[in-house]
Amino acid sequence: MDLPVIDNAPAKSGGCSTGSCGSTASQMDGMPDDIRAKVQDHPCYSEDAHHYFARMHVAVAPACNIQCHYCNRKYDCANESRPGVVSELLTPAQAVKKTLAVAATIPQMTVLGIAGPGDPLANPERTFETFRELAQKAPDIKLCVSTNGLSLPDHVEELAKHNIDHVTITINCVDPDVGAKIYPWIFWQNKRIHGREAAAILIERQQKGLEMLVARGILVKVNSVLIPGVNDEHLKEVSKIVKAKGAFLHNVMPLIAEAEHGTFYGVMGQRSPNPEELKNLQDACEGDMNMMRHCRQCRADAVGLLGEDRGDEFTMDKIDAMEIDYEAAMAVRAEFRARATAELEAKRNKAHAPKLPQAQVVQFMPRAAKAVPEAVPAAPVGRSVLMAVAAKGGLVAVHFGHAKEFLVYEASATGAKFVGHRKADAYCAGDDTCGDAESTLDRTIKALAGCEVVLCSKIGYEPWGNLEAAGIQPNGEHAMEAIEEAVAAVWNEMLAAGKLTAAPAANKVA
Ligand code: CLF
Ligand code: SF4
Repeated sequence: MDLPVIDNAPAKSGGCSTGSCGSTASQMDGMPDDIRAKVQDHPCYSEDAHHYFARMHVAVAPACNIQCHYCNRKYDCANESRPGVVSELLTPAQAVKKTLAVAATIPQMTVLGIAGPGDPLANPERTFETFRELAQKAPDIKLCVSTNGLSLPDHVEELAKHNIDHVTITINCVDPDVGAKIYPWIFWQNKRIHGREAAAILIERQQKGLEMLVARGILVKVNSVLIPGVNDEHLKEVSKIVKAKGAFLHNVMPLIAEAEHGTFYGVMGQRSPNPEELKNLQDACEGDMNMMRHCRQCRADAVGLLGEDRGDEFTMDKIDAMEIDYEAAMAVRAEFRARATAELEAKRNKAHAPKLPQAQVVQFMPRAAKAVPEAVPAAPVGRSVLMAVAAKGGLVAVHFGHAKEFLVYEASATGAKFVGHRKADAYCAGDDTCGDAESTLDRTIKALAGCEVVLCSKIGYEPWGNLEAAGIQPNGEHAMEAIEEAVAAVWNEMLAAGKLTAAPAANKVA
C-alpha cells in the first residue's frame, strides 16, 4: 500500500511558520514528554496536528441521562456534535469493524472518539465494549470520549484501565442558578430531578469527575456551549475554575439554536452568539486557559480530518465487503505517523527558531524585501485586521465560490493568529456560474461579518462586487501561497497604503 501524501501539511509550504497560529505552539513549550506524546497527533488537542491527523467517531451510545435546552433527542448529542444531525446507530461489534476499516484505509486516522448520539457514559456497556475490543485489536489508535459528566465519577477507573487518555466534559456552568436555565432535568439514582437541584448535582459530578481524571493523568478538555444572556459572562469563571483544577484545554462553542430543530431554545427564540461575541469570549478566557479554536462541532459519526467528512465511504455495506489485514495496516500506519510527526516537529522547531527583531520579521516585510533584509525599517504600527481565507492544506487554495468554510486570521504587527472559522455553503457549480445562487452568496457574505479581507485562489466578478459593497475586500493575488505569509503580505500592503491607522470602515454586512 502506498502511503498517502501529507497534503494537508502546512509545513511543506511553510504555512503557520510564525508559530502564532492557534495556541499549540505555546502549549508545546516546556511540555513534559509524556503529555506531548498524548497531544501531538490528536487533532482536537493540538491545532497543528489537525492539519495532519484525523479522527473518527462511532455512534454506539443512544441513551442520555440529562436534558439540555439546546438538545432534541431526535438528533445527536449537541454537546459535541452539530445540532440537527442524525447518525446511524452501531452495535459495538459494528463499531469495531468500522474503526478497523477506516484505520486501514486512512493512516492519518489516529483517534477514535465516542461522542454520542446520546451520552457515552450513560451507555457504559456499549461504550466500554467498543473500547475494550479496540484496545486489543488496534493498540495504535488513541481512544477518546466525550460526556456530560453526570456518570463520570463512576467510570474513571474503567477509563483509566482502557488507557483512555483524552476525556471531554461539557461544563456550561459552575453555578446552579445558571445551570437551572440550561438543564430542565437530570435522571439520577433512578429519579428524575428538576431545576436548581438537578443543576447542582450535575455540577458537583462534573467537577468531581474532572478532579479524578486529572489525578490519574488523563487529559481533560472542557467544552462549553456559549448561550448569550445565559452563561456568556459566567464562562470566564468556568474557565478559571477548570484551569485551576488541571483541565488541559477549553473549547467554547457557539450555541446553534434553530426553531426547526425543535429544541427548547430553538422554539423559544434563544439567539446564538455571533462570531465577534464568540471570539471576544475566547480572547477573554485565553488569559487563563489554553483555548481550542479549531473545533468543527463534528457529527457523532464523523470520519476524516476536522472539517471534512468521509463517512459516506464507510457505510456498513461497504465495510462488510472489505478485507482488512490490520497487522499489515498497522505497519503502514506506523510509517505514516513517523513521517507526519517528523514533519510536524520540523515545523514546530522552525516556529521556535530565534526570532528577528520585530521590524525584520519576514512575514511583515514588503514581499520584495523578504530575501535579504538589508536595512532595519521602523517597526510597523497598525491596527489588527480580521481576514478570511478559503484554504486547503495550509495554502490559499480554494475558489471563493467553492469554499465550504473560511479560516479566520487576526493579522497584526505581532503576527498572524488563527482565531476561528466560518461556515459557508459552496454556491458555485463552475467557474462561470459564480453569483447564480444569490441567496447562498448573501449568506456567505453575512458569515464573513467583521472580516475586512477575504483571500481565495479565484473569484468571479459578481461575488467580487457584492463583497466590496459589503465592505469586504476580495483578494485573489496570493493563490497557492502559505496562509500566514499571504495574510501578512496583505496586512503589509494595507499598512503601506495607510489603511491601518484609522478604525475600520463601518461594517456593511447586514
Ligand atoms: Fe471526537 Fe471530541 Fe475526541 Fe475530538 S471531536 S470525542 S475530542 S476525537 Fe474535536 Fe469534533 Fe470539536 Fe469534538 S473537532 S466536536 S472537539
Ligand atoms: Fe442532548 Fe447531549 Fe445534552 Fe444529552 S448531554 S441532552 S444527548 S446535548
